[in-house]
Amino acid sequence: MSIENTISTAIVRKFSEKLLDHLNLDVAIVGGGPSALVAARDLAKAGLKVGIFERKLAPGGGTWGGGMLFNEVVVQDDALNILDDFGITHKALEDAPGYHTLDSVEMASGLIFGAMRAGAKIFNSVSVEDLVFKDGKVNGLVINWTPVERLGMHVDPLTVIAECVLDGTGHPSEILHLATEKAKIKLDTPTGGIIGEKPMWVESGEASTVENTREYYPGLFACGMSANNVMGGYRMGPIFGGMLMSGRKAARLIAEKFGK
Ligand code: 48H
Repeated sequence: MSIENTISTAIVRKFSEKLLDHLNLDVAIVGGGPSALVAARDLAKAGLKVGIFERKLAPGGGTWGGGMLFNEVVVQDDALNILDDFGITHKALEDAPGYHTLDSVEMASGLIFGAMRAGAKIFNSVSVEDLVFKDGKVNGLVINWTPVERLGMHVDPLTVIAECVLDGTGHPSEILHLATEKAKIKLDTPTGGIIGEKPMWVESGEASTVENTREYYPGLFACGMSANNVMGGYRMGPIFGGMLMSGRKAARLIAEKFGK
């Protein structure tokens, strides 16, 4: 076989093996932002089979761009242990005790590497376009290539079966929207629907992101900005402790469901 053929064969075979091995998951995570990457690492470390499906070519969500493309972000004391678990460096802010800065590129790459090293697999350039919803239960995800979605090509999707689904899609809460609009699920919120994000209030938004990280329907969880949006929390700008702690909480709640 020529080297050209060997390379192509190896890639097609290895990717197929990886996808086949992840068509049946314990936890299917939608979106590869910071909260989801922390959840994925913790869940994989707990021994669960975890796949992340990320629409973009590069996972990391809103981490890369820091604040207004200045590639630094802020975290508070409470989240430092999570950064330390990933080996991501941080520096105390001398004029603001309790707050720290870190390089957003190191954060994004460190979170991705940490989640993968723990055993979670990331399927990038894959968009989740629907849920598998059988007998009143969320059973998994309906996936397609992002270019297919973007070009509006009429191509039928494939499915991934999962015990639990985690919506880590950020501000739009895409999976919870699908749940309410297509599956007609009533979420565990005051209205049964999505309340919608409020404007900026850092302290409140950081606290509510973690508080609102939970199961919204049997087998359907939300973390990060998605959890904040569904319960009508305030946004917080480029401070990321709440996202990291939300991921850790989501993983704990999901792991408990599996008796881990
Ligand atoms: C596949 C999808 C789909 C889909 C979306 O927004 P994220 O970075 O996620 P979080 O919630 O962990 O972090 C939020 C943070 O980045 C942020 O925006 C903050 C702190 N904002 C504060 C403020 O005031 O603005 O990442 C979500 C990821 C993205 O990479 C999307 O591409 C992906 O989810 N995604 N992937 N299928 N249907 N929908």
